[in-house]
Amino acid sequence: MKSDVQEIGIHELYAKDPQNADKIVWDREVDPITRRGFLKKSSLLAMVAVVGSNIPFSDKMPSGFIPQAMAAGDKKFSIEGKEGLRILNDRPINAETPPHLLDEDITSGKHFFVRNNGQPPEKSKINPNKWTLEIVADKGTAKVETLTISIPELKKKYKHYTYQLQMECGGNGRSEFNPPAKGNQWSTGAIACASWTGVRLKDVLADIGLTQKAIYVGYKGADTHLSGDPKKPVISRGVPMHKALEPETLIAWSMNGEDIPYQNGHPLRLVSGSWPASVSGKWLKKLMIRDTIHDGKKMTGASYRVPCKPVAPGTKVPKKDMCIIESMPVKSLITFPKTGVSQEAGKPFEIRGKAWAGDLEVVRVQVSIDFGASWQDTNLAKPANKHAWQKFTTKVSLPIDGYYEIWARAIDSRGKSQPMVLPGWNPRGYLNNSCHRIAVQAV
Ligand SMILES: Nc1nc2c(c(=O)[nH]1)N[C@H]1C(S)=C(S)[C@@H](COP(=O)(O)O)O[C@H]1N2
Ligand SMILES: [Mo]
Repeated sequence: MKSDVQEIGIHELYAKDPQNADKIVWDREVDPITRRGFLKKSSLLAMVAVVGSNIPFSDKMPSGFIPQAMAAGDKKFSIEGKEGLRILNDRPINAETPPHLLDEDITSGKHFFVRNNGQPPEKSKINPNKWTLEIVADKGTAKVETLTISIPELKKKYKHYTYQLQMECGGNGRSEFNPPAKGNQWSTGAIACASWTGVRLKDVLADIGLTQKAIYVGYKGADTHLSGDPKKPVISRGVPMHKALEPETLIAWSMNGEDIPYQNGHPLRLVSGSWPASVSGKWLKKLMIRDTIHDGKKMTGASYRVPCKPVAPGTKVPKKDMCIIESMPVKSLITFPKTGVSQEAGKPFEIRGKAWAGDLEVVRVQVSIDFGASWQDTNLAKPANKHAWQKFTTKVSLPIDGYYEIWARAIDSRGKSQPMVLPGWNPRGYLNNSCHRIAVQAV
């Protein structure tokens, strides 16, 4: 059974074995001194995240010193503006949402997972009224080859749309792969569905007059490489033109009727629901109209690619046989009850959850209380709009006292079902859509 820890105490965090050793600062050597609570100087950013504000005199701080706010035993490591997330890394910040916190109809800002590849732009320097978006087109892909537009201009010039759009990291579920895959060891919580408001990317693109040569749109954000080197790219992914031109693909400034949370891309974000969330560029500064498949950072090599044909676990796959992930597969999550609860035997209780199927729709969600021997249908709601997740509810009753697992499986409009066990192994551990299960004790 997975542990149900929501927040990791700072001391446990030190002792944790690094999954991403090359990126974690303090996990490299866990010596008795670090256990007693000393940090390396380079973790200043982590300290700032913990104490929730700037540290004005940080330059005066002795190397390896821990602020009182962190040293206090009961203070948990947390991210400003977030609540109850399980933190995987502090630098860059990566944190996932426990399933029971995804029980809300739409994910609130404080529960929205965080996946940063670099260092977000400095918060105090973000001014939404002055923020500009630059559009640069490869030669011959558009009539207007460069355009710069501010957020106030975007808001004034184009019609506003609001959609519920689900976003799942391509590596969600990676922790279960065997042989293990390098990267953030997400369990089930790199998924969210919020209500986004902005303008349609297609309306903006219409103004620059695309030609037949325009086949891809890439993005660039204002975040910087962890090394501090401004020339080093962080991430620059994109989508093919047919996805860019979908009505639901937004350049958004608002989430759930408020400013987008800082860690999730304030003040401007590209939102392309249902595809790996890595195509939804945060702190959006630039869009590139490409005459070729976008070749920015993390578009090439093995990033966000899976073998074009299934391979045996552990296989070394040549680059040319790796294909870019597009729509994410069908998946579901049980969001109520919380794993580990007790229920009275013989008494029906409610099960709730969410299901999604990438560019398709979920047509059926079933649950099992007997390890998949039998399944019962649930009530499945229609999505609020394309790319929104769908709510399911049902009641189950556990016949006699004992240990049970509740499993859920969703089926998409093409008849594809979630697998019970880990699906196609791939070198980077993407697209794990195996069934979610929770433990329930009947008493
Ligand atoms: N500018 C920028 N955009 C980005 C990223 C990033 O590091 N920088 N991470 C991407 C990845 S890999 C994911 S999974 C999602 C995570 O979005 P969230 O942090 O709002 O949950 O943002 C994507 N967009
Ligand atoms: Mo991601």
